Amino acid sequence: MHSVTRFALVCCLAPALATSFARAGIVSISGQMELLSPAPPSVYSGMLESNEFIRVYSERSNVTLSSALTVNVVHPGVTTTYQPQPPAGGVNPGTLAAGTVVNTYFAHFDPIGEDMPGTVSLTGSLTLSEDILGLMVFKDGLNVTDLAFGAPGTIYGADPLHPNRGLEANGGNGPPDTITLSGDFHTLTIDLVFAGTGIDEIRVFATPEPHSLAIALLGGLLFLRRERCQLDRRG
Ligand SMILES: [Ca+2]
Ligand SMILES: [Ca+2]
Repeated sequence: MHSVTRFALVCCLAPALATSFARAGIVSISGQMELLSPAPPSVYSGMLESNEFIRVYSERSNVTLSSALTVNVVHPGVTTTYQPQPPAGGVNPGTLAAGTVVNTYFAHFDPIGEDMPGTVSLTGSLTLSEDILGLMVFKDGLNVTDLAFGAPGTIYGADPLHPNRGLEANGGNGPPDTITLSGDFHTLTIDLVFAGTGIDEIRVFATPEPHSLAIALLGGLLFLRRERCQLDRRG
């Protein structure tokens, strides 16, 4: 292949591969979900409200756990959550070992207004190309993982006046939130019920695909060749 043609092909492929890699994790969404890309500037309570959509987005890629991390849900099937602490069998926690490399995703549901009467219920599914390793669904776990696993530049947290964050059963005001993790660990279906104050949120930990790492490396090599191509042209 003529060198100019080859360089032109490289110049075209590099950004295409980079785009493909960036979108590799989330395969599809369905139901009352909205995919945000890039991540929003803030999911602090009151900053990204909707009565129509659970917002989902990619947070970070290829983060290595510096220590073991206990997450609230690791097993497939239906999990029902309760507040303040789930009864035995209410959730299925597990621990991700130190050294595990993860990609993270976030689901955020903040109905319009505060101290709302009645309930708002939304349901939707998120399918990843990667295996889901675990879910963080309660307030304390979300709070301690925002810094390391939240999207860079996104503001997280709940208003101190309305500190509820994460999933709950809403006491006697309605049915509990439910989470269904598919048997192949690729699809998360959430049925969120909201009453009162606060925000419903879930952090998803998934294992990066080996081939996505290879594509990232290839994209990097192509980028370097494109830079060299441009330098040669200038020279
Ligand atoms: Ca709200
Ligand atoms: Ca809820």
